[in-house]
Amino acid sequence: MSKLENMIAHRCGYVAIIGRPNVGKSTLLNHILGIKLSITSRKPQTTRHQILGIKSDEYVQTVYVDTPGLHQRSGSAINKYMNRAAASVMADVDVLLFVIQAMSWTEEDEAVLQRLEVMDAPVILVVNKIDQISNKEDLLPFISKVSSRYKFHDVIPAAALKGVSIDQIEQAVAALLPENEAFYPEDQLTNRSMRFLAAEIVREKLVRELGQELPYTSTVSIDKYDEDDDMIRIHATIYVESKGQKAIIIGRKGEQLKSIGTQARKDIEAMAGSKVYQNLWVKVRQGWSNDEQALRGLGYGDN
Ligand SMILES: Nc1nc2c(ncn2[C@@H]2O[C@H](COP(=O)(O)OP(=O)(O)OP(=O)(O)O)[C@@H](O)[C@H]2O)c(=O)[nH]1
Ligand SMILES: [Mg+2]
Repeated sequence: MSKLENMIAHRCGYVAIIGRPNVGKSTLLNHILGIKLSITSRKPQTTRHQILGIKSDEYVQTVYVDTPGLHQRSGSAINKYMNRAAASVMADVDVLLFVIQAMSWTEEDEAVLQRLEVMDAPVILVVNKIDQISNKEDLLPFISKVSSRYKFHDVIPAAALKGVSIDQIEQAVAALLPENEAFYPEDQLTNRSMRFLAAEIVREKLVRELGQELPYTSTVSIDKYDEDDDMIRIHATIYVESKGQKAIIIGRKGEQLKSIGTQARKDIEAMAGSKVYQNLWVKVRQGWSNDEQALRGLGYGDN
């Protein structure tokens, strides 16, 4: 046997993380990567764009695609954009990770399952948030019921937030990847720029601080992103739909906006490994979330 044949073949492929909103898809991606790449919150529909998280070692490069939760409240343009962003990756990947919440099977999960019926790629079902189950003996009957609904390649109970079953998920995925050279340099973590990630971090703080008060009608746009040797200077604008929402974000004496800005700056500094100077503005742009043209201008273009 030649030396070449003796070597273990390198594997590489794409894995979409799909499921309804709020089941823990982005949390799972972050725990697989070991860094906080994709923003997360208690509020459904936190992720709005596809984002690649790339994990490489000597033998395997796995390119995960985090997606917005597939949902059925898809009236407005931004909701349609999000469903498109999620659905469009499904057809082009080597493996699908279908994430659901333990003990909770909803119409939206059912709708995701229906989309799977026409897919060729193997599907691994991740039954997440098992740490939240009060009656542990309920889990097996739940899993066997859901498992019978589809020819899942694997079914893995997990608690992404606690790091439970992360290795098992990675191994199950790796076994299904095709033989390929690496698609990306080994040290590349994502396809997204620091500029994009900065906007996402600001949006995360916004959703986490004001998720209850604000409906799904704010977005963040980076107007200026300059980097020199010792500092990143960011000018960002938060767009909302109404004056009332603007007032909520700014808060009494500007305290709320300041708090959002400070939290975001710290996270951006940690991620970029550099000092950050950040200027945050809030502007009203009525109807942006249901206006295709405005959406494109705000970064909701082709996926
Ligand atoms: N208890 C518990 N909470 C979890 C677990 N995984 C995720 N969560 C929480 O569930 C909430 C939603 O997590 P996300 O990762 O943002 O969910 P998502 O599926 O990406 O949501 P969308 O982007 O809105 O589709 C957050 O508050 C997470 O901390 C888990 O294993 N156990
Ligand atoms: Mg998400």
